[in-house]
This record gives sequence, C-alpha cells and structure tokens, in this order.
Amino acid sequence: MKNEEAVVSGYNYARETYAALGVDTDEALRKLDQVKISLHCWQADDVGGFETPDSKLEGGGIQVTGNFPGRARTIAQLMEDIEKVMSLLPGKQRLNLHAIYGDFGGEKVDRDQIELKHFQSWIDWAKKAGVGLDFNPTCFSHPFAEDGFTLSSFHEGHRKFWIEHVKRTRKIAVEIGRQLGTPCINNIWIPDGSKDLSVDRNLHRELLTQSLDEIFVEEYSPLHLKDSLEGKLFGLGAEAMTVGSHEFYLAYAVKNRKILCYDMGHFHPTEQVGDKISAALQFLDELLLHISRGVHWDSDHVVILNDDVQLVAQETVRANALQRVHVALDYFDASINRIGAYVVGARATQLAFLSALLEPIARLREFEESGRNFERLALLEVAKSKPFGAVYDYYCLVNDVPAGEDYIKEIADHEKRILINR
Ligand code: RNT
Ligand code: ZN
Repeated sequence: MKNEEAVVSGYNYARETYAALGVDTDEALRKLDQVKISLHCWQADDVGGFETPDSKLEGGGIQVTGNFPGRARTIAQLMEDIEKVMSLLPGKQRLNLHAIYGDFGGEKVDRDQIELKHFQSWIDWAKKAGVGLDFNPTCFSHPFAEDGFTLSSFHEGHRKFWIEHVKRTRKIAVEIGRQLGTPCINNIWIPDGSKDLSVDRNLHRELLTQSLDEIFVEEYSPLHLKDSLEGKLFGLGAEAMTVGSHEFYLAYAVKNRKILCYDMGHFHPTEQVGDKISAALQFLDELLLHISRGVHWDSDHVVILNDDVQLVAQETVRANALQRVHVALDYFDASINRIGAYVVGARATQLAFLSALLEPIARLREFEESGRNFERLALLEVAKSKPFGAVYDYYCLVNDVPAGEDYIKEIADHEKRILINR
C-alpha cells in the first residue's frame, strides 16, 4: 500500500536526484500531461463492435485469442469499462472508436449507411467525460471483405462500397472534431492482401491509390479532422502480399500531406519504429503511433515497458515532436482482465514517455557533440536506474488515481463485483 507521505518523500528524493543531472521533474510532468493516449475501444470487446448482438471479429488478418469473462457486450458496458480505465490513469486521455461501435439501436445499418447520428451518444459521452475522440473506418468483418480485399479490390462494386464507407467516416469524424473542439484523427487501415503469390500487386496498388484519391476529394478543416494512413507488413492469411505496405503509405502521405500511422507490430521484428520517427518527420507534419507489442508476429499483445516503446518515446521527445506525434494504443488480448490490459498498456506508455522526458538530454548532447561517447553511453546507462517510478507515483497521487501496485487490487475487486456478473 502506498501511503501519501511515502509517495511525496519518494518524489522529493527523485526531484533532487534528477536536478543533479540538470533535469526538472515538475516540468517533465507538465509535459507528460500533454501526452494524450487514445485508448482503443476494441480491447474491451475483442474487436466485435455493435452491429448485431453477436458481432465478432472475422478475417482482416487479425485475431483475438482468449476467453476471459467480462467482455463488454453493449455500448453502456463499453462506456462503463472505459470510464473505469480512465479512473485508473493519471491525466486526461482520448477514446479511439471504430465504425462498428455505433449506436445502431437494433437496426441493420450497413457500413455504407453509417451517419453522424449513430455516434452522437459517444460524442455526448465524450463531452461529459471531457475527452477527445478519434475514429476509424472498419474494413473487415464484412462479407465484402471476405476475399481479403476492400479499397484495392478488383471487384468494382466492393471497391465502391468501401470508398463510400470511408468517405462517411471522414464526414462523421469531422463532426466529432467540431463538436468536441479537438481534431478527430480518422485512421484508415485496410487488410488488403493475399495469402499466396500475387502477380498484380501493381494493379491493386493503382486501385488503392485511386480509391484514396476519391476518398480525399472532400476537403475538411484540419481543426476538426486529421486523416491518417496505416501500413502493414503482413496479416494472418495474407502472408505473401500486402497492398498497403509502408512504402506505399509513406509515399502517399508525403505527396498528399496526410498523417502516417506506425503500428509497432507491423514491421520486421528487428526493425525499430523509434528510429523511423525522426526520418518520417523530415517530410511529414504529423505521425500517429499505434503502440503495440508483436510477439513473433503482429500478435497485438498488451503493451509493456520494453525497449521498443522506450525508444519510441525517447525519439519523440528528443526530436522535440510531442506536438506532432499522436499516441494511440492498439492491441487486443482476451486472455486476461480486459480493463487490466488497458491500464497496464497505458501506464507502460506513460512511463516510457515520462522516462524519456526525464532524460538528461542536455548533458547527453554535450557528450555527443564533443565526441565523448563513453560518457554518453555511461550516462544513458545511469539514467536507466534513476527513480522515474517515484515521479510517476507522485503524478498518480496528484491526479488522485492509485499509485504503484495499488491499481492491481482495484481491478481485481472490480472484476469480482462487475465483470464476473456480465
Ligand atoms: C491491424 C491494424 C489496425 C487494427 C484496428 C482494429 O493490423 O493494426 O490498426 O488493429 O483497426
Ligand atoms: Zn494498428
């Protein structure tokens, strides 16, 4: 049990320790407050959505495994879960919605029919909670995506259907952003690809280019809507070819001034997303990060505080790019308490950003500039064991959320009271 006094005295010690390295902990916490994490609504219900009472994830090259009790089955339950998650996180976050999570009121509303009214209850909820919303078209779990292609399909009817869907998501997203007074990022990810060798990648990519060009014909105010594009290496059942590869979207985003989304599970296992940030930011205004953890493949494991996430945070902070890099979570684990999965991942992400903000960067740069590379390496090592956990506990305390390990019990209690009875 963390008592208040212990947290405060831990913080005082940490503040002095960091000050000795030329780092201001209060300033770091002020900056951390600006890192809003967009919580992915789809962890709460295993990417099912609310189109029908038994909607579930199908195809798309992604998969959820596990059967832990307590999955959110209604919008009310999903809202309840997100509120619980937010009550265990210091600072204000955002919520990231997929188009299949609309409030369809028991009616069959196909993807090319969605409208603002289906998301008004979410906007009202967000307004009340004082959080921003982000949005995503859903180009999977649908008969017209069954053959593995959507915006790049050879089938003109399917392509038109998905173009209409994505256009509508932009229209909804711009209104979300307008009503909430904070831009809504609409992130486009499509599963298009094939299990086996394809001889017309080029045609698929031409079609995808045309579809995107058509989708982006309407211009909306960037104060309300930001368009983002997410590439991928491969998917389950789409191992041989992915139409929307990174090169494709990087080039498209640069040419068309869009946001590029880097999902940390979408690269070769030894590639570092952290390394890509300052490269892409030379030519793009903004990036979106899907913080995730691939294990052997794009498995969407719960985010933990590992080297990959730390490098992402460090590179964002070192590039002075906190305003240009948007942070979202993306994973789906149904094998553990789902609320716990959110809190572990969101806290790990915050800890990564906090430790990056506490880096003795001025001194490290001095060493680097003067070629003192032993000193640089040593200080990087020293920084790793500095008490950033004590700073985070204090951040929790002042935000009135459980510090340290205290959230574990709170989630376990909530599971017994609420989740088990669903
Ligand atoms: C899939 C992408 C995408 C999805 C969500 C559900 O590989 O990462 O972001 O996870 O749209
Ligand atoms: Zn993603």
